[in-house]
Amino acid sequence: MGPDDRAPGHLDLPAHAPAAAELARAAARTAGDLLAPPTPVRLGDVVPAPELVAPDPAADFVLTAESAVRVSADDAVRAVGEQLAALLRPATGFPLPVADATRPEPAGGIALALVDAADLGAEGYRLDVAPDGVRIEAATPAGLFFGAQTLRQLLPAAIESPTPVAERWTLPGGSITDRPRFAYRGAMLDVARHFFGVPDVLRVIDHLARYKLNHLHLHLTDDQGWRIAVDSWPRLATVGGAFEVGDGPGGHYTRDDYRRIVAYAAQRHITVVPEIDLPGHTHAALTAYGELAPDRVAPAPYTGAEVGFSYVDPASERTYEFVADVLGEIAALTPGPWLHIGGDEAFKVLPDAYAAFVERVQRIVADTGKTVVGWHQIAPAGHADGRVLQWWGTTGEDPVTADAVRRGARLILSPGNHAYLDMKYAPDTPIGHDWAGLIDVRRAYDWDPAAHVAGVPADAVLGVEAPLWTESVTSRAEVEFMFFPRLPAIAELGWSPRAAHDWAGFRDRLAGHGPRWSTAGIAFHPAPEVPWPAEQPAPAASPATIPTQRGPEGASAPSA
Ligand code: TNX
Repeated sequence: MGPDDRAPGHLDLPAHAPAAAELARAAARTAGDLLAPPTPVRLGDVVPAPELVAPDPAADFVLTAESAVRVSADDAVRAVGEQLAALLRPATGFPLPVADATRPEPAGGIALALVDAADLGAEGYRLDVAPDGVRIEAATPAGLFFGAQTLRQLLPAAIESPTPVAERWTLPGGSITDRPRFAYRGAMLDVARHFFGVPDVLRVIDHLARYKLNHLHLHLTDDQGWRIAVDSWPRLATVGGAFEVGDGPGGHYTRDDYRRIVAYAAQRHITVVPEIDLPGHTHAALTAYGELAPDRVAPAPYTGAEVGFSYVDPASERTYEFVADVLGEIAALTPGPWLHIGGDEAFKVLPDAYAAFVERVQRIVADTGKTVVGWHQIAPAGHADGRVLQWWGTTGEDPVTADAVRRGARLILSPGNHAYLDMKYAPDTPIGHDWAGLIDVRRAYDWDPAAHVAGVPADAVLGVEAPLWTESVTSRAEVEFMFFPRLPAIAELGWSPRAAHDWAGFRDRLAGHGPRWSTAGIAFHPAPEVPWPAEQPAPAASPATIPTQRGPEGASAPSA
């Protein structure tokens, strides 16, 4: 059971967070109103849209108190079976035992099997729903996990309830064959501008998993805070982590906190991408170690929201010792292949010094055995084996990035005017930015990652990522308000075949997720362009009511 398996009714919110508590209670009421009557789910009602859907209306399956989950005797498959059963038990109240079988057959329940199916790739799955049972097949445990997420969406919205609901648990009959379009499908959480504790991050991981995203990029350092303990430079976290935007207390992850985040993500087939932003966005590091500053003087902490003023001295050898120590420790703590070095908005470092700095840091990353990722500002630097640029431009014309791609770089697409989840939805959105424009759900959805940057061919596109910068985002509810419903839009761009791209169809499928989010206690923006079900009362998270205070950490500490 993970953090998002708990509903607000179960939260123990202290009195000093009235706005959050109010929001949670309103969401719970909304959920109650939504449970009857259930809207029938169709086999194609899945976000992101599956590659192939073949409904068979005569083949519905009903999950009952007698159903079991059958898995092949393999630890990784059993783990997916246990996760699926844990998702389905609270609302159904069914025991759903997980049983080993050499050749798992549905036999009135759900069977999970690894099969030799090259066509499904590393993350694809096949899901068959028939009257005598449900079967999910995949070539990998990740594929089974994504199949389980689809199964969850095919049950009535009440499946999101944390407590038993009297419901007929019908799954629509037919079969789905599905696999992702892009290998990299991510979201970024900026934990530097405002710090988010481990329970909040685990809950974000659950949100990613629902929509088959497979990378969580953590923006761990910035001017306002350094958020990860580094043994060789301890003051980075203890001094550099003690502030955030505004007057909040900041905070940082211990090495064990970070390991816990990484492990929780891995159980959900999500890779953590840690970012140490260099050479700019380093004011917090300078407050901890003045020796890194160009004038060798440690500045006072910065709690504003400007960018581009800070940098570590690229002419000092001490800087490279610092970079090697930090990246070495982060690499050792991180099982995934990526190390993100930032590189954005170092306005005060001259171009030649900047390129030389990036090239040297790219070599340091290579020495750790990881593959370097950087914001697309690192494009002018020389190529490094496998390097990936994260593109956040707003025009689709970027000859410098296109040239880096010709020299071998691959691209993660995060166009500021489509994928930036810190942009406001509309002029009256109470939090967020608008420098890249307003991003309503349609704008988040209507673009093609494979054909977005001129001169960058589709095969150079590794995937998509939706970043959430948090200068004005201060609480879990606010994170969710900015995520939903745009995160599913970006997830669909990353997963679904281009042939499935269809705003009208997406909007209709997405609408069915409102009741799911309400039932699960997830705050969201009731975007006017989405036809939310008629029985949906004005959701709790209308712009006027989202809490502006930070909720208490651990308010819904996960049991995992
Ligand atoms: C630009 S996008 C930044 C961030 C800000 C963001 C606000 C990028 C790589 N850098 O430092 O938080 O704008 O939207």
